[in-house]
Amino acid sequence: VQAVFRSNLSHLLELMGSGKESLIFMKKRAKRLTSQWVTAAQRLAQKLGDIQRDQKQILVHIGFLTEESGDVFSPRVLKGGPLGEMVQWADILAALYILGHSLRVTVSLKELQSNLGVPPGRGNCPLTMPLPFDLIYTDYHGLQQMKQHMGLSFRKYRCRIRVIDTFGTEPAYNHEEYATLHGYRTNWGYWNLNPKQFMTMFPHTPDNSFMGFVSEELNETEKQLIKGGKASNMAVVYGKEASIWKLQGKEKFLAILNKYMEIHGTVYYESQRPPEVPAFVKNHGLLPQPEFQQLLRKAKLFIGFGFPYEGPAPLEAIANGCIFLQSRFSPPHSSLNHEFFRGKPTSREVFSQHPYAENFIGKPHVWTVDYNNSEEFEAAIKAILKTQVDPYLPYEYTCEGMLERIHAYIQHQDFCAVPGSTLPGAHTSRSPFVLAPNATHLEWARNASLVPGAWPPAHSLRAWLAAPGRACTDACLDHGLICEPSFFPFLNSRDAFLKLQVPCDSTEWEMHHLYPALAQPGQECYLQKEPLLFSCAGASTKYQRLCPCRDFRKGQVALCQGCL
Ligand code: U2F
Repeated sequence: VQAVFRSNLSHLLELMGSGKESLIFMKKRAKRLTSQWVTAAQRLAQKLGDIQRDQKQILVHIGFLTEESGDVFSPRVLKGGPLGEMVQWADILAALYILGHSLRVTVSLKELQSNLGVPPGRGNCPLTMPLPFDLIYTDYHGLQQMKQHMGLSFRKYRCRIRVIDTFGTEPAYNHEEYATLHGYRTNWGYWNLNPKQFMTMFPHTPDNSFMGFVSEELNETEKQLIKGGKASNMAVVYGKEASIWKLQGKEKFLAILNKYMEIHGTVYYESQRPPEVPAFVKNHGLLPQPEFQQLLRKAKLFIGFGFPYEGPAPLEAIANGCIFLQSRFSPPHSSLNHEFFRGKPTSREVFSQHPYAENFIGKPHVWTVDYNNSEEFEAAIKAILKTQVDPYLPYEYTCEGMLERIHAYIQHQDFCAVPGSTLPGAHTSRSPFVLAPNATHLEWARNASLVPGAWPPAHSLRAWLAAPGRACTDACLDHGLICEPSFFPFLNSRDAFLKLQVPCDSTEWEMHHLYPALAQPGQECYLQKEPLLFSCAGASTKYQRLCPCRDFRKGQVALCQGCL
């Protein structure tokens, strides 16, 4: 059956069920964004022309909303709790549905079991049942539930699972044996999935797939209206929980901000104003999403105090013509030094409250400064007051961008294929490179046809030898490219080092998430023994990593130029 773009979401809203505040929030959001989704689908349909798209049978099991996992989020929807995850699930559901796939949605263990065909009450079903779904989107909680209740089918079908994983899972934490041996064991990792099966909220590491969410898009008329209607001295503070107002050291920068601007907040409170919020702040209480958007439309500045990390709100603010001001973290926050990230399966260092805003958007929309430095902070406020910006939304966070990306994943990502059938295995990659004049850069050119059907297409490979201590994620970005882990097998040979004019004194195959790499001194070349450990993330001053990079579409970092 062919997938046909849909043009209304009413059936999806029924599929989503009801009752929980979280579901109500998600349904309102999907309903409100319907016309944006529909317009986006029309544009994408035009762009794709008449390509064939199979309709997939898809199960969406939102594990964190099940009672069985405690469902701590739903009761907090109206009380300032996290909404980022709900924003994302609402958008994933809308996108899959608009793309024309056949959906089932479950938010309880019972519904999950009945959809999987597991007889209720049969805890661990020992049989391998045929799975009626081509794809299952879930999260870590759901993954655990499926493992417990699918019996042997879990092993067989786990390649069809996609795990929505906000902050991402790096390969070193995903590989059970390696994680256990080398201290990368966490509450969440060690599933031995293909790291691309984990789908993140922002493009953290290309080892995972970037799923994202959407922000509302403005047309030209709306943009002009908003620009004209801004209150030039109005600032809105990022964060719905009163706890952010307890942050140490905020008095100083708040006093400066208060000198220049009228400060607004959207902090949840019960009957009296939250005691943590100073009296000079105009607190609106937690607002429904559309009213929050209206507030952003009037504001000049959206300001972060350092928490929450990496949520949707800054993108919404920037899309509504605000400038986003945030604090730089020095030293950076990570699972090694900050409670919030502790136990998360990543060692990514977070250099500001919203690294995506800093690195992918930047000035004039995003200002990242040291809040402990009063002069720097005050100078930023003064400069911002004089800066005019247009509303801006990166393409990858528009409905069309998200549809395009999910379409490409569904069309091309296949983790059930026998390993090595589409990509050359570690030992078989025969000389597919042409040496570029610059000795540290390797370009794939001639033999792209060696791997027909590979995705991303192999001809987009550009290889670099990174400086010591540099991760492949950064090494590729240094060259305006993005690391592409599926190309690692092409670089995992002595031959590849030779082509980079790196003669190896010795070669060794080992399990190590930084390999292939060159160790100094001694010109030792280390090759990767375990394909699951190929990792864009990670660095050590001991090694110069061999990095596979590729180009990407403007505003759509998940897709290479030839990836659609
Ligand atoms: C992030 O979760 P949050 O829910 O704290 O993320 P935010 O960026 O604050 O915003 C989520 C949504 O809340 C909406 C707003 C955003 O789409 O439109 N909202 C609202 O409806 N009413 C208001 O008054 C204010 C905002 C992140 F997404 C999670 O992954 C993290 O777990 C969490 C903690 O770091 O931060």
